[in-house]
Amino acid sequence: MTRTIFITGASSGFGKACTEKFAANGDRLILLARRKDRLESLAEDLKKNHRTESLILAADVREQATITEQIDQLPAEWSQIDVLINNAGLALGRDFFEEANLSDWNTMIDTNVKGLLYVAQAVAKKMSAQKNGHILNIGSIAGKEVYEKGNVYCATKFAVDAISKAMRIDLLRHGIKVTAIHPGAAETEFSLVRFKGDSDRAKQVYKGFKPLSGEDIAAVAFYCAGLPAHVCINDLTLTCTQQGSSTHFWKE
Ligand code: NDP
Ligand code: 8X3
Repeated sequence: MTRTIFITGASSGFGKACTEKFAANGDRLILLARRKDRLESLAEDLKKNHRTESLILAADVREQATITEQIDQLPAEWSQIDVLINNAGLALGRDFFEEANLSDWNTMIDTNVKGLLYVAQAVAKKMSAQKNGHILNIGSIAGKEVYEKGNVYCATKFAVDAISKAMRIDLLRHGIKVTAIHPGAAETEFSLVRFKGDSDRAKQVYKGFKPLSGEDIAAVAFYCAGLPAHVCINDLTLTCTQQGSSTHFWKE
């Protein structure tokens, strides 16, 4: 059966890898991110390679009114959402607490916490009416253990952990599954964004070990979303084999 999968942060990294994984399975996709050009060329590729039908939502998850309106007013044929991969997010900067940039803090809180909530609530309203659905929130190992200079990024991911637990309880009565996936270090555009385009510094993060890839996270999300209706993975942390905690790596 063709499912409708709503993926935020579909233009890069985990989100983009999820589009490929679900499209290859015959699912149809709602693709949300700010970079419309990337979403358009992705939708073309998916159509060509898998005959995937996609709906593009070029939007910023921080814009509450736009997000709520766009999801409330989805065309009728896209209104039944089976799975939400609530993934859009970012880290900005890696600084000691007293030296960090307040604007970076605001952007991370607005995106990773408030944006995730806006999308989740608008979709949960639809799923409640349907009496089924599955929401996968992308947290982080940074939401399980804080690390030096991780301060507010870690706090936003601790929030994703708490929000996921709360959603699971409140949405129980509607038969909606909530899964929190917490990846460790994965090589995507994440570090390039965190270090504001400094590609040398971004590459350095993954030196000496083989990190997770977007495809690894997509495989896990696909597995979680494919379990029988009565089975829900609540919470899952995955790392590459050379990572043992937020801060412990076995490097070559
Ligand atoms: P990428 O930078 O590769 O992808 C981030 C995605 O989020 C992009 O598609 C981007 O699209 C989208 N996004 C960012 N801000 C907004 C916004 N305001 N509105 C809409 N979309 C937005 O990083 P990853 O794929 O690695 O990250 C995905 C998620 O995984 C994030 O929540 C991140 O915190 C988390 N994570 C990442 C880990 C890693 O090591 N890579 C590990 C653990 C968790 P666009 O710019 O086009 O809007
Ligand atoms: C991204 C992974 O722990 O390197 O969430 O910040 S981490």
